[in-house]
Amino acid sequence: MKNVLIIGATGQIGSELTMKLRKEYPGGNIVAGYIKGAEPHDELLQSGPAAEVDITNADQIARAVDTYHIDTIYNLAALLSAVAEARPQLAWKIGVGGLFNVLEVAREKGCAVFTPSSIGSFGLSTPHVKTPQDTIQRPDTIYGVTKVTGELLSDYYYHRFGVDTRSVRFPGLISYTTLPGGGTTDYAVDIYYSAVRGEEFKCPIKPGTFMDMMYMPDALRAAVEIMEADPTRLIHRNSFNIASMSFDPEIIAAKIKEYVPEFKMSYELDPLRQAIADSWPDSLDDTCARQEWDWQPEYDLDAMTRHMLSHLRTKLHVDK
Ligand code: AKB
Repeated sequence: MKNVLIIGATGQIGSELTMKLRKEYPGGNIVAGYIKGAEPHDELLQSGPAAEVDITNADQIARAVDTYHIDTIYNLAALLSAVAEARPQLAWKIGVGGLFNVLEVAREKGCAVFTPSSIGSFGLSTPHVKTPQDTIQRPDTIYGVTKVTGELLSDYYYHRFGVDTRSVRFPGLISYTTLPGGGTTDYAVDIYYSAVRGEEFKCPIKPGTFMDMMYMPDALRAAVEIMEADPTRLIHRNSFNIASMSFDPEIIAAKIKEYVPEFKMSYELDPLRQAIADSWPDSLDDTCARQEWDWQPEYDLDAMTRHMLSHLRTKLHVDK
């Protein structure tokens, strides 16, 4: 039995990860941590416990850990890359100050901690194609700076205090459940909504801009599997490259057209998002994750597109 606290449980990853963990660990306390203004609703609220946990408030984290006998914390609180550029101080407060709070509570109370990193932890000086696991990490964004700091801090707590910290570097995540909000890779979610609604999609990212992407079910499985991995096999901890597909706007649009022939896309570039995307890798090499904990993606672009279109048609009540 596991007792898990998910901080940021109502966000894009948290809302789905909480439900997955409740299925994986029946009988445990799988606590949806939320902040004021982002309370859980419906299935998320009804299927298990919830607690107000603001990551910037260490006492609130400690209280939830004590109340629910938490052994594992999934720390999903973060501002995504484009929003973080507009609010760098807040990005640091949540991404680094908040992580410090989580790690301190984990050290005192013996919890394991998962804190995702991102393809955003790399920058212009990183090799862009098949970016290696261990390479230059000099990000050009505040989001990336908080992610690299988070990786270092998490490894520090593991080596110095024995806190069981583990992590993966998420690519852009695509799902039909909860919208991302403020990321550079969000276009790869929005494009499906436009296709299903029969609207022309105005793409903010230039053709030829490749980024790693992943379908949410694979990302959720990665988050569970890394925390379940045999620690004696782990050479790395914070944080593993994971990958499943890499595409540019033209490739995803062409794939959608196979299933929605009338779909149209034009370009209306967002200079901030484009600059961020240009600084990120085109594709990651995830050999270490495959070797150290048997990471294996299931969805490619075709399988994801079929799944996304069918679920979005149901969600948006579009019959086709
Ligand atoms: C973003 O675009 O900010 C995120 C990420 C790749 O970390 N989706």
